[in-house]
Amino acid sequence: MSTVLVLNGPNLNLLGERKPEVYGSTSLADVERLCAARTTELGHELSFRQSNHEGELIDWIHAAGPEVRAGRCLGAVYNPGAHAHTSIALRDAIEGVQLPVVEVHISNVHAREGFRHHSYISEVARGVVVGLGVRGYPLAITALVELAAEDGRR
Ligand code: CA2
Repeated sequence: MSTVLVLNGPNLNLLGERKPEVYGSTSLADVERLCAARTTELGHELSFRQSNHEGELIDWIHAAGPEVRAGRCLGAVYNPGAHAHTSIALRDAIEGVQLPVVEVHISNVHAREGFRHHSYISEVARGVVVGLGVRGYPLAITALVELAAEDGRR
């Protein structure tokens, strides 16, 4: 059994409280339950986190890299929120520790404002799930676990 890390960036703590027309009415606690159910089905354990602080997210990514190499973590499902569009530092952190990441966005960022069309995180992600609502999280967990198995990391 290994850990699946699910990271959430700024403002995702507001999920379900405002903007239901964009992000739906599911809360982040509900998303955690969805993720826990899928991770358990796949025989692994979940570490689910959210932060509004770039440095805290960088520290979590740095700590996860060695955990992946030690075989204790499979990588991260990561919704970077608006950091996707702004943060070279988070992009470099993922590249720096070679963390396997599947990026998730709840909304279809490509159907929204132009500034949401580019993600620095996508450049270093193994894959991206966009615009499928919160069901993107369990889909991304499944993909992360299958990619790890294909890489020979179980
Ligand atoms: O669609 C996504 O998952 C996003 O990552 C959500 C971010 C946004 O900046 C990205 O472009 C796309 C926003 C996080 C949630 O922000 C909320 C703000 C108000 C109410 C509820 C959520």
